[in-house]
Formats: sequence, structure tokens, C-alpha cells
Amino acid sequence: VNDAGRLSIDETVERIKALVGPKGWVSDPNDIEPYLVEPRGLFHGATRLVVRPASTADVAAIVTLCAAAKLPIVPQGGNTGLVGAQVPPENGNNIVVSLQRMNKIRAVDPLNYTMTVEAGVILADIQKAAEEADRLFPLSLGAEGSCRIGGNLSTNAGGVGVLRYGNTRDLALGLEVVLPDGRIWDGLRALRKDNTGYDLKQLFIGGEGTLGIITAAVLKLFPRPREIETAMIALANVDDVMEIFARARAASGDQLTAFELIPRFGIEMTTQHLHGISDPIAAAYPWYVLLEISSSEASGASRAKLENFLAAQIEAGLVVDGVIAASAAQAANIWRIRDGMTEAQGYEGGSIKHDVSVPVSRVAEFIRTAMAAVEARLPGIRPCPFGHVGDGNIHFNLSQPKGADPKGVDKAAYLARWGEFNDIVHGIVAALGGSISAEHGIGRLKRDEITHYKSPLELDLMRKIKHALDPDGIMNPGKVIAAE
Ligand code: FAD
Ligand code: LAC
Ligand code: ZN
Repeated sequence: VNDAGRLSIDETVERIKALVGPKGWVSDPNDIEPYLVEPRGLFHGATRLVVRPASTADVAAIVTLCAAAKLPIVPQGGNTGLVGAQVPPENGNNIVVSLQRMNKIRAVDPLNYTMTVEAGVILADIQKAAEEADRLFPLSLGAEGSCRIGGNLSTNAGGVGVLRYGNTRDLALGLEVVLPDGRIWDGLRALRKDNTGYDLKQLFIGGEGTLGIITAAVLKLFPRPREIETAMIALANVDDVMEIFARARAASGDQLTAFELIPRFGIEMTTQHLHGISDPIAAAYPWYVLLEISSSEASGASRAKLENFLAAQIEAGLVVDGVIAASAAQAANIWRIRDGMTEAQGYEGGSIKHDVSVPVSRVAEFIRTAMAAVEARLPGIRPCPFGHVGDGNIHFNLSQPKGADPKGVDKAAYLARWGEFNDIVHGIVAALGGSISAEHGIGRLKRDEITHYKSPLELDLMRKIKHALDPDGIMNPGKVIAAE
């Protein structure tokens, strides 16, 4: 105990260990390592302790101890985040609070179309539990087998169903949160209407762990789809892509549940580098769209709608070729191409990545303008714009020129130009009224970049909110906004 009657940092760490018991913490360097790195290898942190509490009360007790000692906390879920937000700072003066053990589904209420879950439940397990109750939890993304709902909420994850069901923000009715001073906020309401002042949960959703630790949530469920039809369509150029989208929405009775853009480069990479994927369309075209229509009614209407739509658009000349999956295996093959995009890019050398959005009507304009600009800056650069264009989100990734050594010095030299390409791409995004982070968040990766794109007023309000909830700055410091 130090002069102020408080525990020292070392004593605080020992107290936390004693509190959670031997199963509740990790400090061996080998066991800690997976918590210190992230999927893209851009950040590598350090920590004193990884603590794995098993209950909300334990989380609150840990945070209370940390608050007293002003020991920074880094909340972590499945560690699949793509902006370094879940990685502890390099100085190691922090603890990582992993929600992995808080993985219980507390309740399913099919009549209320809701489910109450702890923050550490893996997204795929939530999807499965919803299905077992004859319901749908529509959040779906490539990392769903390992990301956890607390992470999904804290990043306001998007994914492939946003055009129909919204972002994670739209899928939560209530939250339970441990605040930076250790108090527990029980906001686990299961209401679809609740106009009782500020909607506090929305601060924590997308807060990237900087305002508190989410320990549980009430999630919205939907009717389970009884028919799902998947198609891959080919386009001669990208200009008409959003006209096709608009027509597909209308022609499907607004039952379009996915609309994902894939360039030819993406088909080539995935079929070449990943196992068991085949090109679904015999001829090669510059652009493709994965299109899915689903319905909770099993009438066969979805199939007919998709066939009629495809025939009409080929007739109209907007679509040049296409295939409707005739089996679950064929649909899975098309989805594997889409979901394999990130992995396949890893085999093509350095990839400078942008996760941007523009108004849906301006997607094609963005792609055309940005591709021309980056190709002018570095001839031979290989743009790979792909993703959730049905909600205006483009993953505008740029593979290094071919022929350059993918592993050695060329890759490092190429990746060193990330900032230069940010300026080009984000400048175009801003001019089109877009966002420099559509769905992955800010974290460390874009913390300084957003200061150029958000207004001083917005940045001022964000800092004031942070200060109001976390005056000592112990909750995930240095993420989203720079530590004071
Ligand atoms: P983590 O990575 O562990 O943490 C992310 C952030 O949330 C950090 O700031 C962390 O501090 C905070 N956090 C975690 N848990 C809590 C909690 N309980 N309380 C408070 N803060 C917490 N993202 C998309 O939006 N759409 C996609 O389509 C998509 N596809 C992906 C595909 C792949 C292959 C990969 C690797 C990632 C993808 N992502 C996507 C990014 C990532 O999966 C999401 O951001 C996901 O929501 C992160 O969840 P997680 O549990 O892994 O969180
Ligand atoms: C995806 C990730 C990169 O959509 O968000 O594949
Ligand atoms: Zn995505």
C-alpha cells in the first residue's frame, strides 16, 4: 500500500489475480502472446496480465481496482478487429480484460423476438441459438466463427446483411455495461420503444471499449428465412452496379439480403490460392456481384423472382452473364469466393487497405475515380475494390504491383506508402460525402487520420463524452481519440 492508502500497480495486479483465481488469468509470455497481436500483424502490444473474468461482478471488481490504481484496461473479445483497437499499448502498463469466459446465453424469448447474451458469446453460437428457436440473428461476417458479440457491439460491426437488417447498432435493444469507475449499468431492457431521454447504449455501441466494458446485451431476432437463393452475376463495367442494386431491391419485394461486389482479380486470387473454390461462371468478366434473396415464407417465390430478375437485366443489357446456385454446395462456393477475399489477398504481397463508404448512389463513381487516381500514382498497382456495396461500403484494397518480391523489401517499401494512398483515397471519399471508416472502426489505425475528416466540433464532443465517462482515461487509452 502506497502513501495515499491506495494499492500500487503491482499490488493491484496481485489482487486481481486473487479475485479471479488461477483459471481467470494468464501471465506466461507464451500464453499471453495471442492477446497481443491482431489479424493483420500491424500492431504488437504488451501487457502485465490478461484477465479472464467469469461474471459481471468480477468485471466490476477488476475495474474498481484498476480505477483506484489508475491502471489502464484494454477490453478484448475474439481479437478479430482490424484497426488495432483490441491490442494493448506497447508500453505494457495495462491489463487486458478478455470476455472469452463470459459465454452464456442467458435467455431466449421467441415471442419477444429477443435473446439475452453475455458479451463473450461467439457470434456463430448466437446465430445457432437463434436458429434453434426458429429465429434469425442476422449479423454475419467472415470472422463469425471467432468474433464475440461484445466485440461486435463495441465495433458496431457491419458485415453482409446490413442492407436488409442494419448494423449491430440496429440489432441491440439493451446493454449491461461496467463503467470506468466500476459501477454496473443495468440497461438490459428488451423494449422496441423507450423514449426516456438520451439513448445511452448507443455510446457504448461503436465505442471500441473506450467508455466501458459491455458484459451483456439484449439482441433483436427476426423470422428465420425458409428459402434463400444465391446468384453470381457478371457486369461488363462497374458503372451500372447500383442501378442493378436498385432494380434488385424493387424486383425482390425488398427481400434482397446480400449484394456484394467482387472484381475479376478477386475471382482469380481465390480460385488460385484457396482450396476447393471454382469459378462459377465459365467466361471471364471484369466485375461480379453476389446477390442473395431470402424469405421467411417457403413458397418458391424467391427463386422465381431471381430468375425473372436475371433474365430481365440480361435482356436490358445491364448484366452480361450469371448463374443461380442450384444447390447448397454451389451457393457455398460463391460465398467462399466472397469470404476468401481477405485471405487470398495475403498471397499477393502487400495490401494497403481502406474501409470506406459513400452514398449508395455514388459507389461506382467512387470506384472509377479512386482506381484511376491510384493507378496514376503507381502504375501496376492492383486495386481490389470489393464488399458490401449494397450499403455503400467498399473495401478499397490495393495489392502491390506484380513481379515485386511479395515477402521481402518491396513489400515493406510498398506498405510504407500506406499514408500516401490514404491521402488519395480518403480525399476522394470526403469529396463524395463519404466516411473513412465504414465498418471496422478507428482504433489505433485511423486515430490520427480521423482528425482530418471529422469537424473540430465533432472531435470536441467526442473528447467531452470520453472525459465525462472516463475522466482518468483508463478505459482503452489511445484508441479512437488520442490519450490526453
Ligand atoms: P475484438 O477484436 O476483440 O475487439 C474489437 C474492439 O472492441 C476493441 O476496441 C475492444 O477493446 C472492444 N471490445 C471487445 N469486447 C468488448 C466488450 N465486451 N466491451 C467493450 N469493448 C469491447 N468487421 C465488420 O464490421 N464487417 C465485416 O464484414 C468483417 N469481416 C471480417 C472478416 C475477417 C476475416 C476478419 C478477421 C475480421 C472482420 N471484421 C469485420 C472485423 C471484426 O471481425 C469485427 O470488428 C468484430 O466485430 C470484432 O469482434 P471481436 O470480438 O473480435 O472484437
Ligand atoms: C470483409 C471484411 C474485410 O468484408 O470486412 O471481408
Ligand atoms: Zn466488410
